[in-house]
Parts: sequence; C-alpha cells; structure tokens
Amino acid sequence: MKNILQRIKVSMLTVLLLSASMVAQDTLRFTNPILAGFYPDPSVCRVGSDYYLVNSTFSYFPGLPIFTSKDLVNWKLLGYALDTPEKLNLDGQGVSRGLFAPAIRYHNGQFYITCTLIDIGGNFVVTAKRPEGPWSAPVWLPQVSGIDPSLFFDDDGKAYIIFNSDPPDNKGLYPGHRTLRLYEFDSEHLKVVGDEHILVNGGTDISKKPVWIEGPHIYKVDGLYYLMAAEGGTENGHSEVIFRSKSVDGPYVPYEQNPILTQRTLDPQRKNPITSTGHADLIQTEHGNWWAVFLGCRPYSMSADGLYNTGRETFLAPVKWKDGWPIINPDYAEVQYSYPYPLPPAPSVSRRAYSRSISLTDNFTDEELSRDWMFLRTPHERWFTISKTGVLTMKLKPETCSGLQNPAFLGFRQHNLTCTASTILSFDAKAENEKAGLIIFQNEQHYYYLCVSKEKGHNAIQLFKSTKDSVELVTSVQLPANGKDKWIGLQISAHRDTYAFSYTFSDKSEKPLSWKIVKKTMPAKFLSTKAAGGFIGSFFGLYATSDGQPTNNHVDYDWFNYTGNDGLEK
Ligand code: 6LW
Repeated sequence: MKNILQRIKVSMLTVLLLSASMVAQDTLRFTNPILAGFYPDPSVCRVGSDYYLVNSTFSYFPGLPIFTSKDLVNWKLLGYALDTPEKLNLDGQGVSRGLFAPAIRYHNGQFYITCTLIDIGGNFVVTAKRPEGPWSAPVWLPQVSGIDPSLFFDDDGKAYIIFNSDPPDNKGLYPGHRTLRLYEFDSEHLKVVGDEHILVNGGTDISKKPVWIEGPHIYKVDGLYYLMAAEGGTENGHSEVIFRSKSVDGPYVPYEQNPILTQRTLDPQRKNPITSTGHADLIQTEHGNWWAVFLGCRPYSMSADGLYNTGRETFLAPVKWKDGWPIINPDYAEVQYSYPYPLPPAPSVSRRAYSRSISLTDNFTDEELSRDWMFLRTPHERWFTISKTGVLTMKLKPETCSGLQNPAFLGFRQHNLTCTASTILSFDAKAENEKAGLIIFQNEQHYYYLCVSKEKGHNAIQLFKSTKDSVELVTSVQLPANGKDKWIGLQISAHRDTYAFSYTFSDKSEKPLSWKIVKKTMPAKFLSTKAAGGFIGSFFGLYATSDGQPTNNHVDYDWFNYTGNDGLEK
C-alpha cells in the first residue's frame, strides 16, 4: 500500500514538474533583439540540440563571430572564423567594406561558412570540424560573383551554392536590379561544378522593378525547394520574400502573398519602432517548430526615416506554415520585443549577456584580451600588453581612426540606445599630437573622441569631433600641472539622441567616482546610420594616437566598464 502511494506521489510530482516546465516555456518570454547592437546579417544552423549563429563584421577584426545556444535566445561567443592576420587582411578597407553577410551550415561532421570579402577577395568558404575552430583558411570561389553566398545540402548527397549577382548579361534594367544564381557545389573539394543557373531575375516581380534581391538561402521541406531572400535594400524598405520549386534549379515561383516579413508599411509614428527587418535565415528546432533570425534596427527618432546608432541587430521571431509557405511573425504586423521562448530556457553559460540589460567590466586580469574587444582592421603586430597586475598598456600609434589602417583602438559595441562606457587611464602626453582616451566611433568621418593630451603646454582633457579627414576641437578642460592624481576617468554616455562626455580624477580605489561634465550634449545623429552611412553600428573604443608622428609613448588602462539597458524587459 505504502509503495502504491509512493508511486502515485512520484508520478503526480512528475506530472507537476512536466507541466511546470511546459508552463515555464509558455509563459517565459525572451526579449528582442537577441543580439543587441551591431550584429547584422545573422545566419543560423542546428546540430542536434545545439544552435550556431554567425554575423557579418565588415572591417572589424577578428571576423565572423560564432555564437552557440541551446535555446536560440541565450548565446555564447565561441570564437571567430577568421581570427589571424593570415586569414583576414583588412588593410586599406573602409570600415563598412570587408566581410559582408556570412551563411553557416553543417553537413556530415563539418561546418561550412560562406562569405564575401568585398573589393579584395570576393566569395570564399571556410570549414571546421568544431565550431570553435580551428577554421580553415579561406578557399576562394572565383566563379561565384556578387555577394551573400549560402550552401544548401540536398538529401541526395549533392550540394549547391546560391548567391546574389549581377543582372543578366550585366545589363541592369534599373538601379538595384540583381539576380539570384546557383551552382552545384563540390563540398569535398570546395569548388563549383558545372554551369551557373539564374534562379531569380530582379525579385518577386520584375515588372515592379524590385531592388536588391540578396541574402538567399535554400531549404527543402516536404519535397519542395524553398528559396528565401531579402528584397528592398537593407534600410526601411527591407523585406524577406520566398519562392518555391519542385527542382533545385527552378523554375522558382514567388509566393503570392510576399513579403513574408517587412515593417515598411507600418505607421512610422508607432511606439518603439523596429525597422528595416529582413535578411532572414530559418531554423527548425529539434522539436519540429520553425523560427527565423533576421536583422532589424531600433531608431531613437523617426525623423529622417529613422535614426539609430546601434547598427543592424539580430532578432528572433516564430514562423508558421500557411498553405505550404513559411510566414515570419505570423500573428502580428509589428515585430515584437518579446515572444514566448522557442525552447525550454537553457541555463546561461555565457560570461555576459548580449540582450536586455548588458553590463560588463573588464579589469584586464586575463592574460589574453577578452574576445569582446574588436580591432579596426587587421593588427599585424601586438601593440598592447596586459600586465600581471591587471593593466592594459597600449602603445600610441601614428595611425588615427580617420585613416584606413590599424590604429591603436580596441572597440566595444554600443549595444543599447541608453548606455554608459567608462574607463580609467594613466597617460603622460609628451606633445600636443599625443592623445589617449575613449572614443565613440561609427566610421572614419563620424566619431567623437574624449582624450587626455597636452594643450598650450598644459595637460588637458579634450573633446574632438571628426571632420572629413581629421578632427576639430569641440571643447577642452585644463588639468592642474603635476596633479597628484595619476589616474583619470573618462566616460561617454549615450542617451538615445545625445552623447554626454565626462571625466574625473581617480585614486584607483573601489569607491564610486564623481564625474564632471566636459560636454553635456553632442548630437547622436552625427553617428547615426542616416548621417554616417554604411552597414555598421557604433563602437566605444579605447584609442591612443600620436597623429602621424613617431613616438615611444604608451597609455595604461586599468579597467573598462559598459552598462546599458533600454528597459525592454516585459
Ligand atoms: C549584405 C546584404 C545586406 O551582404 O547588406 O542587409 C549587405 N543585407 O545581404 C551587407 O550586410
């Protein structure tokens, strides 16, 4: 009797636990963007119950971050596909050139990433047995013209590569006229096979002059080939469209109700708009449900069609099939800031968050530089050291952030519309050309730089604004001569449409710093994609330069802190 009672208790407990976990999954909601800040052009694949995601990085180094997740929401950075100067040389490239949209796929024990190194190499593939690497050197694919290559592995053992390319015979009927093309692909020898096929000319309906059909992927579902792509350009007109065919090389028929994702028709005055949604990749979970990752933007102002400094970010939304077609975000017109979790939430294994409220301090206590830091272009030599006492020492380099080489710059993404980056540094400028401090950088012509330098023989804190090929002084604060405070704190805060710049003296103790304003408001619009252009988002950066002159000087940074929260949690 006791046994039976115990068994009933155990099975009741199991039912309770099971339903509790189902309720938890149903009621627990995640927050978009899942990767906040500059994480554009997401592509995703699954191996069992492990998910892998890559983003484009343009002229930031290392190139192509690889994230992993168990629940599609909480991501951990595993490493980068192109992480050595030999594999990725970005010298001379504008910050929005370099690596365009990657696609990640897994087949028969091997990971494949296809991507474009625009202007200097074209399309390539890299492979790895393990997602954290080592990844192979790029294998160039000279026959694959254009951008956005993606592999498709068919169930008969054949593979294909699809990509965006020139209009037929290279004769565009209108600006933005492109094609989607396909080659069979030899996935063992990593080269194309046979003839090229044009799958789509122009877009869903060439008579309507569709622009920028790109970012294609092929999926096979229930015996049909689905070709999904972005259309409309990566700004406000962005969308995702779908075609299908009985045969991999076409003819592909567009869905009558395309697009399957766009925000371009919505009221621009809506609250907290998410814009520019498109460039999607589909994923089926191990339980059979479908989801999509795609890029979107979060403007802080809808003036001038939307101003944002955080670049194109990674979003996640459910997909439902309707009459044999996948629809992204089927239950709403607006992409939502929150949906129920796609899978039971996995305990976070990442040392930091990439979504919601993000806060991180780097005390430079690890021997190796944390993977959060990004270089501007390829560092061919190691111009920084990390001491055992937890200090990052950077050599001043003659290169500046206005140029196209590798400056002494370590960048950390502006993940949030509202956030603060702070650091303390020790620096003794020997001359007026020597500067070290904290930058907020969008591109070579659009940045603000808060630094310690010399001005008219005195130590000074200066705030610069970039010009076309140099900088102009906005304001400066003279520091006491031979001040006893060796460490100076610098801080830049983003308040949606403005940036504030502050400094403080610090004795390096743990007590809270009291910040003094250098400049309370500088327009954030200057660093917005609208004003600065390009495909990237803003970075805070530790940055030191001798502005073209040789020097042996250096700067010490004791710590860097980033705190940001856009209050999106529901
Ligand atoms: C990318 C293209 C696009 O290659 O912008 O938004 C280009 N989509 O597909 C750069 O990210």
